[in-house]
Amino acid sequence: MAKRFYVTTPIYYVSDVPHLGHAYTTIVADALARYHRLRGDDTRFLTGTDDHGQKIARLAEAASVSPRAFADKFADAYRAAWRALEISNDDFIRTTDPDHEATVQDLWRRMAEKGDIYLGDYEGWYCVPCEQFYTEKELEKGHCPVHKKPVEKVKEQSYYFRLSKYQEPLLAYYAAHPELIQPEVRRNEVMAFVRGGLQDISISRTTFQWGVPVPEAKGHVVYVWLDALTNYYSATRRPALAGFWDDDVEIVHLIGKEISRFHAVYWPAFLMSAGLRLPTTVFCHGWWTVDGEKMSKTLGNVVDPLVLSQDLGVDAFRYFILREVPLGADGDFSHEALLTRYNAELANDLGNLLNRTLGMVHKYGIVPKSNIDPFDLENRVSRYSKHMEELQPSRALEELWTLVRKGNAFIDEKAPWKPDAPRPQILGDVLELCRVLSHLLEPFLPERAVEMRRQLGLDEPAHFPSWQSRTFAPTVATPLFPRIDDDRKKELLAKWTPKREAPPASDEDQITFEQFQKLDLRVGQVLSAEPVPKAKKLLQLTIDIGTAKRQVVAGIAETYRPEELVGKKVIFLANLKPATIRGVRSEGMILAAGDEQVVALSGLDRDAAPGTKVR
Ligand code: ME8
Repeated sequence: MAKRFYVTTPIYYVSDVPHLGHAYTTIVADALARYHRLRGDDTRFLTGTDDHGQKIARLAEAASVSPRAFADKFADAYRAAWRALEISNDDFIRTTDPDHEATVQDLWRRMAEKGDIYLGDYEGWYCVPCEQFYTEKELEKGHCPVHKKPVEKVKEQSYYFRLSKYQEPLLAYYAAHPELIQPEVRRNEVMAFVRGGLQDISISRTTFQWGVPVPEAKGHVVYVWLDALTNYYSATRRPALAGFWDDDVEIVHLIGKEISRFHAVYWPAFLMSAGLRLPTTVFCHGWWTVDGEKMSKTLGNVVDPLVLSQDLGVDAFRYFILREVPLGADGDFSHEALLTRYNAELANDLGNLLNRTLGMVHKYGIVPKSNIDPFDLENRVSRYSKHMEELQPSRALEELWTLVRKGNAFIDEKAPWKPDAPRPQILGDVLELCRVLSHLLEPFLPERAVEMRRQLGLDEPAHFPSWQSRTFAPTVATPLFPRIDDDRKKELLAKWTPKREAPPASDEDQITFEQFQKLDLRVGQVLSAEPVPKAKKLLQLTIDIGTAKRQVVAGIAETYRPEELVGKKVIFLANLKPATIRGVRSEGMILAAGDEQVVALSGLDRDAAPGTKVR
């Protein structure tokens, strides 16, 4: 029975370009939406950006641009990334869209009319990266428990939402709707949190202005999470999603596990207060690490989904992240594993099945017939569907790969190349399998599934397959996923995982303070400078080091002219063993920045007499 299905991703902060984690949620949501369209369900898929809040306001300020210009830039980056990754969202919402802002104010008014909002004074802690208030008890040694960074003291007038009033209604709702929070571990976590007691929460800020103005309350902007969560509802008041907050719609919010409290406690409470229905399911997926480490700019291991999809194909990237971990579990991303799966499962299993089948049909020039089902297709397909309905795309893919492998084994076993083999039957059966796969793979491999159907000579768009065999005219096969050989593999790995910065010095590389103190560093003043004959890089300098005058040779002639140097104060190493360079004696060294070529001489930011010790 066709139904109405509405799936959402979190709306992402416009603080940077999207990475693996953002692409993951969006690709999973896309696969679910495509699956439901395939079934003939009336489907809507929403994603977008979270433009407001203190975090974005500060980043914009640091970049010396307006918050709007800052938000526009990254919202565009998200839009472009989703286009490149074949994301089929029906709308893209931004919290700065005027109609969204109006809905936020509407919701605020409804909650206020219910008597759920009151004015008070807030004093507590705030983590800007989380955009979240913390109580003293929740902090870990004064640090945010998520970011492990110091939190900020907030003391301002603020509107409060009576969350405490919803403790019992929420618990009753969770009990009656076990499907609301998934998977089970998150449901237990959230329920324990609510049972532990809910405090009223602050829902407005006055110390910055980058947000939706609170209705009839000058100087207050709506707390960024109330603003952001409302997006799921406000989008359904637009033409593209009109009516998708109705009671009959299956609404699935797909999110990362770190924001479960906002989606499974605050959002349902806001909706109850406003007299609106709740989502059907909040599904909290796990987190990706990269080679066992947290993804971070500092570590330089942030995975760019666009680079991988350019090099390997969008569908190969989509396949890997959908297949590698069951939805809900944490996953570890490794570039090696990506290439291994590519060769084994895409190039070998699936690519070969299609290639061999079409090759033989072409070679034997026969008209295939199919009337039996040696693959237990019907059963497998209903399991595939069940997994998709249960939000388990990795399991649905496993089911399909069982079929792919059965197809290859069937060809090996039936050996249609033998003269007495019943070729039309054998080839008809595997051809039919390829046809069905070209439909069922569409949610995961939208681009290659179209190519499969093209090679099979099917002019039908993807839809849920019927079992009647159809006549179709296969064309000559070209590899769906060309194999990656070892050379190319090395090349790709070198490109994707560039050498990290040198690790911090090991014990052997470190020196002690006593060793450092052996350096006789002093302020020196240049008294004279002249070229060294026949050495275009060198200058000969006389330096006043307070207690004496020293002659040194310095490789700075390509950066400085002699006359620029006279009078300059520099840092001088006075106890370097003397040496003779190009026939000139050199007794010490002036410190300078630059590796091969000197870029700048060391200097002092205030005046100090020649000979002053430097330490
Ligand atoms: O939280 N592994 O936005 P955000 C898996 N604006 N998923 C990851 C991930 C990782 N390492 N890193 C990020 C916000 N994600 C708010 C949401 S919704 C009303 C407001 C994904 O830009 C995951 O879906 O920080 C996570 O929940 C989301 O990106 C956080 O994106």
